[in-house]
Amino acid sequence: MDYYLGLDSSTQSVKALVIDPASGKIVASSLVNFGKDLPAYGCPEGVLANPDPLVKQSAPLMWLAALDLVLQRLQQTGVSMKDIRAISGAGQQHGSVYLNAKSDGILAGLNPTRSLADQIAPALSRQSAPIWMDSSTSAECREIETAVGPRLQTDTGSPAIERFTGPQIRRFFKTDAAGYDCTHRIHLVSSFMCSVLIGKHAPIDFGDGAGMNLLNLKTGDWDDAALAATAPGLRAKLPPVRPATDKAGDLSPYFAKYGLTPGIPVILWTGDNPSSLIGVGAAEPGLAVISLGTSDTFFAAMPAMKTDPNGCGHVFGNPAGGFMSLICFKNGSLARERVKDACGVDWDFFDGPAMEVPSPGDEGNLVLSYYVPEITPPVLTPGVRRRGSKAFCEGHVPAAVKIRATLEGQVCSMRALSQWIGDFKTIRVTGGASRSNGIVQLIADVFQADVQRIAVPDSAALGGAMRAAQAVAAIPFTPLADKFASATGVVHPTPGSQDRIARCINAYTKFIREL
Ligand code: XUL
Repeated sequence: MDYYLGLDSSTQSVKALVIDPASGKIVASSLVNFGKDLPAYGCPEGVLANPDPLVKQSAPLMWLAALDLVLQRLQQTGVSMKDIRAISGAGQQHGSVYLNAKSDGILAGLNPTRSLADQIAPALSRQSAPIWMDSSTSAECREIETAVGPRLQTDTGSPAIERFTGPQIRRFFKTDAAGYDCTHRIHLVSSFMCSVLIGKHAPIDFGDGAGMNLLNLKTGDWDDAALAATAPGLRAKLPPVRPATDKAGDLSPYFAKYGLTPGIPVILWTGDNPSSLIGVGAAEPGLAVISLGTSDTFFAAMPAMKTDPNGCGHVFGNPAGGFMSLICFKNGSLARERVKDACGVDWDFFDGPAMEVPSPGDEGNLVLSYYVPEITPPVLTPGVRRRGSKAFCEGHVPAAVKIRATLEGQVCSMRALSQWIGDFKTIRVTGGASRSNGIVQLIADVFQADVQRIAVPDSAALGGAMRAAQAVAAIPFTPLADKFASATGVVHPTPGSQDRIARCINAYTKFIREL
């Protein structure tokens, strides 16, 4: 048996998934939820409490405790761990981990009788890790943008963005120069977790590296002007950058305690979105993907590099080669949960009554729901923005209208702000909210596209397992995707919905522009 293990170190959990390409089956999986399983770290939703609502940081030692526990749980499923031939994985994008000079020796000498968190704690030069939800670095963004100019976007794929790693590193350098000084390596979440597996510092891959405002996508190397604008001596602190298909190293003997074979290849980790691109079978251009998770994302493989004229979207590396586009909406599941709770209904209500009322957007009643600072469009001051009739703006409308309007606001924003990527005839949806028939129908209508659901429990972890199989057994991505990520059903646009939807999108486009 030849199995492949994919891991996903995400905002709220660490997941593991084992595939058997010969049978086309996911043979085992396990999950560790930070809030439920590791409450001692004080990160119930994967974020440390902070009085500043713009600051969002997490605890790297908690991620390590979760790695130990997720592998222990995987072994407890009874899966034959010795049949795992290779490993790869994905991490929440943009988050960064800061390690001191002791890290080389500590990573190389991991002792299986002690936990990862205990052993690696002395290697941290910064206790917390800023993550993708952070939006505290506006000043640093402006400084970097002023120093580098417009080529920051055209060469790195994005303008300076608050959650991106470069502005985060600059803020660390400005607020704790001594901590920055004694930092020997700065990793992304993906390259950090990969480093732990191989017992030495791993490279960063092009996919995740592109989310840093530091990688020149045209040369495939760190950009000297961006490095200089970020912090002194930064090149020496960053790992090298390599294609996601490269082998990072051999599995550290530490992991034999979970029945894994020391020395098996570990393939470079990438970001969760690039990994999902593979995991949902969208590695080739032509198919767009909407992932409805903690954040909602819209992404697609790109035939050629192209940047967002509005400056909201990004270009990352496609782990299959070339590029991918991505836009990220931070209020995704949060806004859906808030309106559901405020209306006192359950999720079934989204599929039934909320879809039966006439479109509020078509009647000029619009709502953009930002409960936390939003990424796309950039909105730093949270708040729910309403436009339309007095009754609508004051909230004196039935629950079904409130919910339908919230969903329309989300999906129409996504359509309006993804226009630069292109039009797609087929879209694949994944993530928790893709189970909702109402939401999927709305996506089909707003995008006037066929929407395919795929039965993949965790596309980022699956993408990791598929990448391990591709790199080691030379199984191409397309047949792997046919086996593991085939569509389970298609939802077509509602006949005759085109004009109504076009009016709705125009109204939202104007509303967003006014923000
Ligand atoms: C993408 C982004 C989020 C995180 C979620 O740019 O910030 O989707 O990757 O883990």
